[in-house]
Parts: sequence; C-alpha cells; structure tokens
Amino acid sequence: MDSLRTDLKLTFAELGDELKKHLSDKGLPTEAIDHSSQCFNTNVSSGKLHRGLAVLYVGRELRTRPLDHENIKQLCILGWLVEILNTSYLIWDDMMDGSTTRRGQPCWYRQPAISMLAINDACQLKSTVFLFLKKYFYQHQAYNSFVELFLKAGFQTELGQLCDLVYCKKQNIDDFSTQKYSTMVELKSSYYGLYLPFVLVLEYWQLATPANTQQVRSLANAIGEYYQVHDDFIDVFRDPTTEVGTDIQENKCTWLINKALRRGNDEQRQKLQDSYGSNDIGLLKMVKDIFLELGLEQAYIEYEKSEQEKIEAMIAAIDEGDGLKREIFTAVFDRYKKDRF
Ligand code: DMA
Ligand code: MG
Ligand code: MG
Ligand code: MG
Repeated sequence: MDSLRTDLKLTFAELGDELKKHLSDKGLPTEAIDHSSQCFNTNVSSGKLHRGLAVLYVGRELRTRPLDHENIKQLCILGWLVEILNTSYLIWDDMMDGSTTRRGQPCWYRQPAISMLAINDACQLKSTVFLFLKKYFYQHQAYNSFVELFLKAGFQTELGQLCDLVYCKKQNIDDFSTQKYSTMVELKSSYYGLYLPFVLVLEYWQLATPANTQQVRSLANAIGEYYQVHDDFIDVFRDPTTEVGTDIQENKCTWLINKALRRGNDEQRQKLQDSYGSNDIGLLKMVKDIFLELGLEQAYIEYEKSEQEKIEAMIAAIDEGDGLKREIFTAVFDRYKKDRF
C-alpha cells in the first residue's frame, strides 16, 4: 500500500492549488488566501494517511474495469476528501480535549498566530470537502451518494463527539460502561474512518448493495474499535516525551478506565473515583499506578490478540459474492496492526 502514497501525494498539490484559485476567483485578500493555504498544507497531509490510502487501495482492488489515469486521480481525490474531513474533526477535537500536541507538533489552535481562528479553519476545511466534491464529481453517477455519505459521516462523528463530551462530564465514573463506549466509538471513529472509505469506493464503482455495505459496517466497527482502544492505550502508556495524553485529566470514558473499573476492588474503585478527571499531578499518578496494579498493560496485549483473531475470523467469513474481497480488509487491518507506538 505504501507505493500508493506517492500517487496520493501528487494529487495533494493540485487540490491546494485549486483551493487557492477558488478563493482568489472569489476576490479574497491575499492574507486570507495565504492563511487558508497554510492551514490546508500544514494540517491535511501531515498524518499517517491511513484513511486516504485505504480509499486508493480498496478502489484499485475493487475496480470493475482496468484503471486509467482519471480513475486513479479521482480515487486519490476521494482519499484526500476523507483526510480533509478527518483533519477538521481533529482540529476541533484537540480544542475540546485540551490537547497540547498532535503528530509531535503543537496543536493547530495552540499556535499563537492561530488560536481561535482554528474553529473557523476547521469549518472551512469541512466545507472544502463539498467544494471539491462538486468540482471533481458533479458529473459522476455517484455524486449524490458521495454528498450524502460525507454529510452523514460528519453528523455521525459529531454524535460520537457529543457522547464523548457528555460522558466525561459525569461526576460518577461508575456511569461509564463498555456498551456506552462501543456506541461512542462506532460513531466518533469507525464511521468516518473505516466505513466511509470502503463505501465511497463501492459507490464509485457502482457496486454498493445493502448486503455488502452491511458487511463493511460490521468490519468497520470491529476494526474501528480495535484502533480506538489502541488510541486510548497510548494516551496513557506512550512515551511522554513524544506526546502527552489528556484522557485521564479530562475524565474520558476510555477502554482503560472501563477495564479498571471492572477489575478493581472496592478500594481501588474508590481511589479511581476520587482521582480520575483531575489535573493534579499526584492524582494523575495515582490513576496510572492503579492501572499498572490492575495489570492493564498485559490486559491490553490480551485484548489485542483476541480481537485480532476475532477480526481475522470475520474477514475469513466475508461473502465475496457481492463485490467484496477479503484481501481489502486484510490489507487495511494490517496497516492498523502495524501502526504500533
Ligand atoms: C478522536 O478521539 C475522535 C475524533 C472524531 C477526532 P480522541 O480524542 O481519542 O482522538 P485523539 O487521541 O487522536 O485526540
Ligand atoms: Mg482527542
Ligand atoms: Mg476526543
Ligand atoms: Mg485519544
């Protein structure tokens, strides 16, 4: 899949130029155009591009006829649109989570020259998705489906973020549950991050059916949760010199706290209740110590192993009869598996 990265990167410059041209045709002042370009260039392509690469890779594998240059370009653009959507939600997410760094750099809103302008930047990025959809796909048979999918992906993500933010307001962490966790993760991560890339491709090649999108949905939810659990794990257990997590301080309903509440005895649960969700360094350490005492590092390794087996069994059970290939799920899941620490 990595060779596809070059194709993807080549299209990025064109999108950046197109955005500039659009703003300049609208008569915007140079400083506004420059700011918009800087936001686009700095934030959209700096990640691992899992989602964009998935669109291009799955699009190539599911082709219904030999790929021409136009197909490759269109699949790259669809991939970037998923990355642009992702970027807008990450910018908002960092502000809402009080994060300081992302991808080893200060979060966009933390840059002194940006600050609250980041809110508008993220709004504008999301609107850019629809601008580009119209520009590049207006004539495509799936145009309406693309628009609907991106609109729905945005809304699902917002509902997931709503759950995330409402849960963390709870004073009593006993209100957390793994069921609430799964609902939240399906909405905030799996839909736009996994379901959207696969279904965009099915729509692109006019292959989408209720049956195959349902199969994609189940796999997307399973891989999405696997990924979010990893994200929760590294929020606490990654090397703090690379990135600092905020989940404990922000009282987040994560896989770790759910596991700890299930494993802990009354005393440990009480200590967690008293310390979770605080900015105090001593209390933060107390929570981490209880997580270690409860063997959550080992529990995560076990979770990862059993979940991998479960997902691989789901992939093996995929019905290839209606336009899907097992290989596309294996390859995408492999990328997520390798993305370790
Ligand atoms: C992120 O969940 C979800 C979205 C929709 C951006 P998170 O806050 O755990 O993500 P991260 O750890 O990347 O901030
Ligand atoms: Mg966050
Ligand atoms: Mg968040
Ligand atoms: Mg996180």
